[in-house]
Amino acid sequence: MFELLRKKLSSFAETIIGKAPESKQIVEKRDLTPELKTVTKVKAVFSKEIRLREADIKEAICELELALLEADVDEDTAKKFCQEIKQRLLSTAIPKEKISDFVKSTIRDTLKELMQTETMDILSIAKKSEKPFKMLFLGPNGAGKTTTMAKLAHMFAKDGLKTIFAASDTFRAASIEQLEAHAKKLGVKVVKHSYGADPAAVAFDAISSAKANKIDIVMIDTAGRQETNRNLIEELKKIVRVVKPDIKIFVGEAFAGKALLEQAKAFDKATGIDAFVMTKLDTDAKGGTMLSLLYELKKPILFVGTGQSYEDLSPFNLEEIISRII
Ligand SMILES: Nc1nc2c(ncn2[C@@H]2O[C@H](COP(=O)(O)OP(=O)(O)OP(=O)(O)O)[C@@H](O)[C@H]2O)c(=O)[nH]1
Ligand SMILES: [Mg+2]
Repeated sequence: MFELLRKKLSSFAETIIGKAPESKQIVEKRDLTPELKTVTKVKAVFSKEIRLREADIKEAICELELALLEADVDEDTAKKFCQEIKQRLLSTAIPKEKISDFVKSTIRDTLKELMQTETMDILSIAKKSEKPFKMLFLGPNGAGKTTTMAKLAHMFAKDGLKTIFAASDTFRAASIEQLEAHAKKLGVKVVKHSYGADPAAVAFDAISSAKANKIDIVMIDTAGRQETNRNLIEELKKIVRVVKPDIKIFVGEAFAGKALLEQAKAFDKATGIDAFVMTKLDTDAKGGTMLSLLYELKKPILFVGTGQSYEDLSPFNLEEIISRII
């Protein structure tokens, strides 16, 4: 995970460092009297600071942009990121001895600032919320919605919060049995209707059941769908209208690449997304998808899925991800 991006960003830093030899160093211009200028020229050789010039970094910036695209960062994000890096590298006098640290920390800070979103501590939000706290899981087919729900129910249970599942995927064969199998292992109740039933009605019943049984959280499983399927998107809108979820979580695969960004944008436009869970980070995801999502949609990634067992869910930590990259 992130290996490609890490390698490319590190090689970018090395290229820049290699392009800033002693002979190319220019001392920051200061307001000096003419008689001091000769002294300054001599001093420049011994100066502790240099300024990079556009020509020093032009090639490396182009390579960086390509590297980001290769790592699944979308074009706009990659452009914006490179522009920002370039500006920062050109506008600052760099301590001569610390070019390497400077380039790396510039990349790190730029990534952090561009990808920053509001933080959302879902556990404390759920605890403070009026009960039941209603969570809707949506996203493309096979992304890991149902598994993520099970992982979260397991996590909430450790904090004493009870969950009920709404089997609102009434579309895919065996989806209800899959949810019931998780529920049995976790000791969670499931509200279900038959296949083909109205998903909104299932969710509505689950909420009523949670109220009647003092259950803290309702997790609504929905059928996987593509953003291009109008009927299924309309169905999702209906669930949102009927249920008024407290949070709508888009579940996507971290390796899904640029297509995922378009999907997330379309789901967001149709229903409004509050947060993401990115799954399958244990596979060879390149990482760029997550950076694009954060930059473009400015919504938090709550958790990342790192495997198939209930424990394989970790809080998303931007700093940690960035420190893995550079
Ligand atoms: N390796 C890995 N596999 C995962 C992860 N999350 C889910 N899976 C697997 O991905 C497959 C699909 O997961 P589901 O939870 O059924 O996905 P879904 O989005 O509910 O699928 P549909 O309901 O068919 O749209 C299952 O085999 C899961 O075990 C993860 O973080 N890592
Ligand atoms: Mg499912």
